[in-house]
Amino acid sequence: GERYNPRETEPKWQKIWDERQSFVARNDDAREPYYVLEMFPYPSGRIHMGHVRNYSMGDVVARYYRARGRNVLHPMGWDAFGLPAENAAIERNIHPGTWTRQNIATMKAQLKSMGLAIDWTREVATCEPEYYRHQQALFIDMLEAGLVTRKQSKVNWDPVDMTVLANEQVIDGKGWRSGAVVEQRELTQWFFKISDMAEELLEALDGLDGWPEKVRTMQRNWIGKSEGLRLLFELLPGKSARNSIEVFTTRPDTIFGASFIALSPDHPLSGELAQDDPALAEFIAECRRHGTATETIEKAEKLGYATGLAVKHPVVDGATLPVYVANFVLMDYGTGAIFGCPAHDQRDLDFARKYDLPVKPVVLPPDADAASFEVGTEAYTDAGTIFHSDFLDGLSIEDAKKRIAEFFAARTVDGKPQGRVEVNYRLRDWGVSRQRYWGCPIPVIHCEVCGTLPVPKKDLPVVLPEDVTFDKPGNALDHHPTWKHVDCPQCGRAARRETDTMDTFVDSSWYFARFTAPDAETPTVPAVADRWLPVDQYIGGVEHAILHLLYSRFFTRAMKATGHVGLDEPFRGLFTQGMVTHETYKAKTGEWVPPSDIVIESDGDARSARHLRTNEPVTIGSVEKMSKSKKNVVDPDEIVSTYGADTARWFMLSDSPPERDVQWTEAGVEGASRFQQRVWRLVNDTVALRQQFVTVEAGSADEEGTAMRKAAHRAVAGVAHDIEGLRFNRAVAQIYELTNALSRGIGLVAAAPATRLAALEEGVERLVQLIAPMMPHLAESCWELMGKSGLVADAPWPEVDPTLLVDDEVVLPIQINGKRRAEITVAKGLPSAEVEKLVLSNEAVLRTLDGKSPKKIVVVPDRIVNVVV
Ligand code: ANZ
Ligand code: ZN
Repeated sequence: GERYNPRETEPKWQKIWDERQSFVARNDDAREPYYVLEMFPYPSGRIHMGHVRNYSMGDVVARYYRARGRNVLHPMGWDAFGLPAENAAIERNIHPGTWTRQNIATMKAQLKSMGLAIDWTREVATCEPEYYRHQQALFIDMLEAGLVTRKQSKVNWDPVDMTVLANEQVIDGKGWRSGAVVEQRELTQWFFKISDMAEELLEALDGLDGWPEKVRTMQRNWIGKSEGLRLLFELLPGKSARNSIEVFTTRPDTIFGASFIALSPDHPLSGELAQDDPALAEFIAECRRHGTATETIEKAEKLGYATGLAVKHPVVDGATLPVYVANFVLMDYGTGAIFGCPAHDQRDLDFARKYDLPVKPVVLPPDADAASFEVGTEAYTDAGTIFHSDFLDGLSIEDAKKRIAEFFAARTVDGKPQGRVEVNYRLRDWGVSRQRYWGCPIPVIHCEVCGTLPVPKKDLPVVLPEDVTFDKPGNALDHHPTWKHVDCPQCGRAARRETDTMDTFVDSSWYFARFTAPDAETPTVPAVADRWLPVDQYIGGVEHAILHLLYSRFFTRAMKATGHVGLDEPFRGLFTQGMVTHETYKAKTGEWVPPSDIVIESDGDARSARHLRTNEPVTIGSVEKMSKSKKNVVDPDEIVSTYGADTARWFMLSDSPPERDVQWTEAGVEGASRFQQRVWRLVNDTVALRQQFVTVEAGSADEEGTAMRKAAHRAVAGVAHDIEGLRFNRAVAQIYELTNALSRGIGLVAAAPATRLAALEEGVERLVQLIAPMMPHLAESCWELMGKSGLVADAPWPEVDPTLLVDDEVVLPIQINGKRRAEITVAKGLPSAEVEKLVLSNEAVLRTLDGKSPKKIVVVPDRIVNVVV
């Protein structure tokens, strides 16, 4: 037969799937639903290899469950709002909408060329009014349900770009684009009240057993529940009229080691004191200039200002503690004030060393000696026994916490209990206001008389104006001459539209629900959404492990509260795939060179590289995540046009466990391409054998025939098991094994066609079905060649005959001097003498023996072999 030509077949099958609407999912289909979803892409311009990997995996799952008779929903859309479109507008003078829609068109064509089993009739783009009008309706419902609030909050303000920046966009205190020093400003912003759901979001994580533990842990840490004590310290008479300072602590057991009190620069008392203390005012201003991102604060040097105030030590009679204002205390956590115990908290220790405050250990490590234990530069934060602490001495940390909480609860300061147990969460409300054009307009109107009102639903969508300019920094919506001027929906007076748009994380917090009824006149059709949701398998990058997934979980609950869905958790199964990496290449000039400009030469094991055009030698650098900055990217389009989509898909699935990084190599792709040809040849040879022996009467399989059948049935069962467990590389390994067995079979048929040809054909047919989820085009071509009717995409997953799975072979581990060195596969019940012979000819064994002869070989039949040297 001829070589397989993916360039011809791939577009052909894609067209046929399209025409037949093979992958269109129907909401009224009675079969059991299965919803598989890959995180939808941002339309940045072109797809990259990370997309190829992500969508190849999802496609295997989609095609597999289709074959298993499930009603599969596998949609695709575009996370289409966001800053890059506005940057393109500024840099290239192109409208953000034009730029975005062009990118979508390009990327859609690229995805189509991959042959994905996607229901394109459900495509959504979040930047289109048909999508965001429903998001506006959801916002209004949530506002009315008390899930949205408007409040003052501190933001990172870029004075050059005139915009609010997310914490991640502040690098070393400067705006990531403008490079301007970022200021802290108080702005009124819209928030989703996610912190009200902190406990619920935390508890429900326990039930998400289809999620990687790693992701659940990241979410737990992000929610950051801590149980502690609010504790009042009595102020000594001084510059303030107050009687007490309230702190929040999770370590009240360390109270005897307290050596100072610290207030946040934003604490009201700090502000009060600064009125009469210009140096303190300057210190506070300096802290504010440094930004409030937790990370910035954690890294920054610990700085303080001694206020001159002091408090009574609550448990040491006659002792006092000085009060500082310190840059590492945040106002929006706990009470914005702390007591510092330097011996057992690193920040407090750094602070104490700087300001020469006492460091008094009160927790003794398990093996330490009470008389000599000291804390140097590292705080002791682990378990131990309380000491130097009067009535707490000898208690564990946990017991001491309880004891001291009771103690403070029974005392009063200022007429209140001195201590109150309190639970705190690190999770803050989700600020969604962005001073940006290219986002979903927040559907509210501000009237001077009536206040802030939602836009009446009949007036939705609030559409973005098309005629905007980006010649001035700041929000183009705000600059628009007419857009924001509207009449108040209540009193009819001149009023003002909200010009903030929503954080794009809102757009991606409910798209999975929209896919279930993408043309509905309401955000969802609850009965339909509930039939499809939760998503059975969600696949994407681990970089979204926290925010996107947490926001989606919140949003699902909020949609439930407002009657749009009936469930709490959007994603039953979650899988986070690894990245795609590539070697890096550096020219003598220090510039990175893209792989497409590289010629590799190998001399034995040594490889060297030179530039394709200049012939200059190039250094081969480390293997790293594909990135534009290092230019170590390969373009999926180029791969598809050179090798075909199936080859790219196969390589992506075959080379490493899907959760790990995969290194893209030319050799790897070529290997995948050769395998494609090999399968094609195998099918051709099988068809030729059938033509040759067309008149031979078939009998039941002989030993060789049975071996082929066993290999096939085992592979069908194994591949199913591995796809269900998302172990694609292991599924691929089993397919290779089956291919080997069948290739061997080709040569055996002529000797006994009556008892072997049918078994070979059965095996090959199954092989084609097994590769169909991964190399769907090749599989269709093989299916056609074998003269099967219909499409392999529509064929049910092959049945497994359980009697063919029974193992009559065993794997024997071989231990040499007690260490496992090798294993051999032998027929069950093979006599010990035969086993010994096999052991002594095993390569790994010979290598370990290294010329020595064994003293003794003990064979435990069907169990293990022990070799003593
Ligand atoms: C005294 C103490 C002694 C503390 C000790 C720790 C160790 P988590 O567990 O993460 O919730 N803290 C409280 N409010 C703060 C704020 N607004 N800004 C910065 N730090 C604050 O952290 C709680 C601990 O962080 C609290 O317990 C408090 O310091 C500090 F050996 O109190 B601790
Ligand atoms: Zn009004």
